[in-house]
Order: sequence, then C-alpha cells, then structure tokens
Amino acid sequence: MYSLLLLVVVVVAGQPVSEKPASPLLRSAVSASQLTLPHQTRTRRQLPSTATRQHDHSPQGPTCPYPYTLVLDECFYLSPHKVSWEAGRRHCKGMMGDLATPKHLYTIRSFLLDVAKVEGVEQLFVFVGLRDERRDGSWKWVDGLPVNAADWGPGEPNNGKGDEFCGEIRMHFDRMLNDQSCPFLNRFLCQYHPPN
Ligand SMILES: [Ca+2]
Repeated sequence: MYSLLLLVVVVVAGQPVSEKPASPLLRSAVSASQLTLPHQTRTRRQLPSTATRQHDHSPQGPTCPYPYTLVLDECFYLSPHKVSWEAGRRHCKGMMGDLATPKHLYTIRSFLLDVAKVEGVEQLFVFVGLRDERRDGSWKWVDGLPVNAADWGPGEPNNGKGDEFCGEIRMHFDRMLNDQSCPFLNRFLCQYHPPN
C-alpha cells in the first residue's frame, strides 16, 4: 500500500513543469516583470548622461564669448586703446557688457600683471565701472555696490585734479583704486555677465 502511494507521488512530482498550465498568479508575475524591465533599462541608460551633465557643471567657470577672456570665474576685456571713462563705458555696452565690476580685485591685478609682462610695460592704468556720480564722495560701482574703503590707494580718493569722479585701477599699487578725471584718456576694462 505504501509502495503504491510512494509511486504515485514520484510520478506526479516527476512531470515536467513546462507541461503544466501556468496558474493565473504566475502569469501575472511574469507580465509584471516584463513591464518593469524596459523601464529599468531606460533608467540605466539615463544614468551616464546624467553624470555627464553634472561633469559639465564642474567649477571651470562660464564660457566667455570673444573677445572676452575668462579670469577666475568672470569674463573681461582689456582695451588696447585709450579713451575717456564715458567712451569706455559706451564701448563696453556695445559689446553686451559694461565697465568692469570685478568680484576679486586681486585676480584683476594678476591679470593686468600678466598683460604688462607680455607688453613689456611697468604700469597699467585702467578705467573700471566705478564713479562718484553725484560728485559728493558717494563712490559706487556701476552695479550699485559700495566701494570697500580698504581698496583705495594711499591717500585716495584725493580729487587731485578737482574733477576726479571716475575710478581706475593702478596695477602697480597693492591697494589699486584711484579717483581719476573722467575725460582723462585711459585704457578700460569691460566685463560680460553671462546669462544664468
Ligand atoms: Ca586721485
């Protein structure tokens, strides 16, 4: 009796699984996995491109359009010719920029020192976006920010010529800012602000 029962169990257990009709629950599980796989594949394919985009935003600074040059993380253009402060500003605005309002004055100093070395000159005087528009000592950058008092050169601003209402950088001074006569003919530094 036990031998017959054991034989029946062995025969039933030995039937190939593939010949059994799949239960509704099993078919449902297979269908779910088939639906999930393409989505998972798409997600994996997206990962490398996402990583690439993040790499593109590495701290290399913005792209500066010609003729601007990337200096640390801002775009500048130094004129080779000399004009008044107003003419310099007009030139900068005509290049989609304005007279420079650099975040890091010492970076500009390094930039000017390099230019001076290439040009073989000892000093560079450069108009920047700084002025006393109301002519009452209320100096401001053209972007509206106040001037750091520690950035003025020794004894400046002194209004030495009686009409010094425009700002320049004197590269050879550790403290670089000087008030200069606006009609004075000077080289000038433009800045381009890339769109965010
Ligand atoms: Ca001065």
